[in-house]
Amino acid sequence: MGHRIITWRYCWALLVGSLVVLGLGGCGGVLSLQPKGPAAERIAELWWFQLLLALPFLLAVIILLLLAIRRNQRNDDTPRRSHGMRMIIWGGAVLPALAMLALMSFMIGTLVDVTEPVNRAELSIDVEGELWWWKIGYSNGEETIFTANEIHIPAGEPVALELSSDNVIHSFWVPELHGKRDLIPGNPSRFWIQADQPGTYHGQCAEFCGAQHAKMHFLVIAHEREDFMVWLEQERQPARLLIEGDGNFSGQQAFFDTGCSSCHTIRGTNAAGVVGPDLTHLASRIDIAAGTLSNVTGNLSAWIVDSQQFKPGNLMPPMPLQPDDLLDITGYLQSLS
Ligand code: HEC
Ligand SMILES: [Cu+2]
Repeated sequence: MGHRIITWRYCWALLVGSLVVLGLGGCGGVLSLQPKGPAAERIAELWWFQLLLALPFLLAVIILLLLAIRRNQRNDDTPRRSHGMRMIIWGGAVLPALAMLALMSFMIGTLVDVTEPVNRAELSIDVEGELWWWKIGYSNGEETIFTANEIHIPAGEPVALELSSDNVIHSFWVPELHGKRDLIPGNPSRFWIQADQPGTYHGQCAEFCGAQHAKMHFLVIAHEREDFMVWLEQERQPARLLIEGDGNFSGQQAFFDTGCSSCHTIRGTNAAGVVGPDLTHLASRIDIAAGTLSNVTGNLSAWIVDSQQFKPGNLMPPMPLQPDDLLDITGYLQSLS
């Protein structure tokens, strides 16, 4: 008797536990799994198909298990030969083979559907995995302009992505838009995303890539096409090289003098470093350091003097600046919209 109660409790715990996990995984949250684009929709369909296919098997196994337990408790352990063989052939071979076949066909169909978009992508964006941030490049054939950790796209159309890495393997993942795709050093690959509606979609590096892998976040920001063109045009503008007498001139000077320009580019000025993110339009970004901090004055200053306290091991060294220089540089960077 005691045995049976424990068994039921165990089964209930398993069932409720699975439902809670499903519920948590399925709804809301920052990294939502709700599909918001065609590829993600097909992947979600595959997921539901797998679940619905697996459920009857799970139930059948639970029922057989309970029957076996009951029989065991009755001490009725004489094997009944007549059922054994049929059970093994159908339950152990035929049915699972059919289920696997159905699963494989659905899976191959999904793979075919999500590999290439239905319409040809007009826009192509470079996405490079860095330690530990994303370098995003827009080329118009003549020059490529760079931003970091924000991928702006037009909504309602497929966008091609050229993924690459020159360090370790990263994985590009925006769950609401598509599955994961690895960025493998020496092996650039083509990928695509599409957001059906304008909005902001969260992405995350999904392959462990070192100390700050968890802080390698990014945003996909989908605009109406006209708004996207306005953004791109604005993004193409270089910064203005300030001269003596301009506001923020001292900030620009301090930026050069304290060595920031050896790692950071500000187009339009002499700053042309490529170790860290391009800062030409820093002020227009929502976050800094790959989603680690929101882009507000206090965070920006704190990051500049000691980025290591927020993202230990990241490739920007602490920059012990004079208070005046820090104020000036922060002000200057905030003018780069
Ligand atoms: C040795 C190279 C190096 C130097 C010098 C350096 N940085 Fe950086 N910086 C980086 C790297 C690398 C990152 C990206 C860190 C990350 O997100 O993991 C970064 C990130 C930043 C960011 C955040 C940008 C974004 O879009 O996320 C700002 C702002 C910044 N640096 C400002 C400065 C300023 C100001 C100085 C000079 C006082 C400076 N940096 C000096 C390498 C450097
Ligand atoms: Cu990574």
